[in-house]
Amino acid sequence: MSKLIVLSNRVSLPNPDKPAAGGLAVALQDALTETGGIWIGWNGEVISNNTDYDSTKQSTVHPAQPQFDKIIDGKIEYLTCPLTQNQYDQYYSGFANNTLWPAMHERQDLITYNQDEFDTYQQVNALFARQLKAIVQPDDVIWVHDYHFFSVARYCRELGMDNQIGFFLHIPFAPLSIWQCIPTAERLVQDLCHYDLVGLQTDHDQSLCMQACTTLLKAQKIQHSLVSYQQRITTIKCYPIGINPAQIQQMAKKHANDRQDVFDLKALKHQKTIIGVDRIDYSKGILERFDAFAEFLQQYPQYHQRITELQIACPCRMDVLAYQRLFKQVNQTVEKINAKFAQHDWLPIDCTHDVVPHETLMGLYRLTDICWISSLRDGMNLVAKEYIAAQDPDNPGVLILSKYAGAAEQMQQALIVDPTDTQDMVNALKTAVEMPLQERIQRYQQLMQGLTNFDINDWRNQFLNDLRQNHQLENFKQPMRAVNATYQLL
Ligand code: ADQ
Repeated sequence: MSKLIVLSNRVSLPNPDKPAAGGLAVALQDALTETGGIWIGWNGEVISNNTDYDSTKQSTVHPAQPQFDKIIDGKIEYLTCPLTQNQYDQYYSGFANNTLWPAMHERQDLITYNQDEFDTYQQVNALFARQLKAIVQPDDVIWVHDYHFFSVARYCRELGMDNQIGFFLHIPFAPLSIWQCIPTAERLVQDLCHYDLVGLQTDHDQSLCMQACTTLLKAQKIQHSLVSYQQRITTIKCYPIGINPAQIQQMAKKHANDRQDVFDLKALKHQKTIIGVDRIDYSKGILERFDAFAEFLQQYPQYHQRITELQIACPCRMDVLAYQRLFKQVNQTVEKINAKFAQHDWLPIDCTHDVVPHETLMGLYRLTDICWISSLRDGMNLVAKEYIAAQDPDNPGVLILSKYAGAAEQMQQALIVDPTDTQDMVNALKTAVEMPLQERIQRYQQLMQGLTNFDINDWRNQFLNDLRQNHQLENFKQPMRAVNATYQLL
């Protein structure tokens, strides 16, 4: 039977003591548990460049492969390898996080480009393609995840693999104006066209991806979601990632009464509570949210001592300068706001940097009155979906959601805000704090319905069905390839 092979930068190895913090990890663990298969990726370790399997020191044609460790857990086999220091610096911190991440999140000011980093990114993509080649059977389906691996399918094809290979981009897709700032943009978009299926989070991202193919490559748009480039047809389609709402609802109910170590909610029981849960990343708009909260406190002193913002802000990518700076700014801003407004034993913002176990987080969502998401650009934002699923149906909280989060395309019954407009966020917070129960219930029910209509299983099934059915496109592709060949000759 055809296996599913998943490739993602980080693999969430089975370890109940260490909760996964990233949306990608949480989503994939859920998806793979149901179908079984192989999950390949980096094990999180960085080793010396002198290790004899340092592929960057070998010929790029036949570099040595690192040793992959194998763990089998139920129906999932995990294959992971370390990165060398050079690979970590240039592929991960460098091209992936200093070029592609800011580019895709439209932070032109933070994009750096370095040819060596691009080359190492390509070498690491080739390394994982070779590992795929080593384990793949002809009818296996390969699902590659995220911006670390734009180019894997190109190398798979060069190795003669004809498997169906799908790619899902968890983050937004950049507009053309941003792609044009990356010297190797054309090459990367070409690489994407070696996938059979490219999945994106939103309709907007889908149309930006289609536009990049047709404009940068002059690829031919055949239908709304099909593009033809150099005798290969790629489907480009939107699959908004979901959650498992029933499971989260149960989990939240069960854990809402746990002893709360993260925040002292008992002491806050007469207050309105706002929850913010983010990695400390400039795409999440954390500072914009703090500024708007301070402005709210300025404009509505009647809420002093009656509202508290609870912020879970996980540091990440701390070897990238922009993240070190932001970490400092987040702490300084919290201190500044608390110094300005604190009274007696009331601190307006309670901020922790801890990674909180998933079930504790779901319980916390249920106990808080408002969830505030202010991303400046975000692929989806799973916190928005988890918060709604965790609510008590008889007394639900309110979701304030940035219009720039992918989730806003489907969650229009939230209070949609522009995080760059402080007053808009202040007004939304006021509305949220004062929203009557009936309106909260109405909004919650509609939002919950949306989450149930397209959950994490639908996301996975639709993507994989489309990828598997791509074979059926073959009949259609053959004549198209002939047409393209003629077209190119002309
Ligand atoms: P992320 O940017 O990492 O993911 P997001 O969608 O916000 O994030 O998901 C965060 C996940 O991590 C949620 O499940 C949340 O509960 C969990 N989490 C966050 N902070 C935590 C903490 N301190 N402790 C424990 N858990 C924590 C990328 C894209 C997103 C996209 C996802 C999934 O950037 O836009 O939604 O992938 O596709």
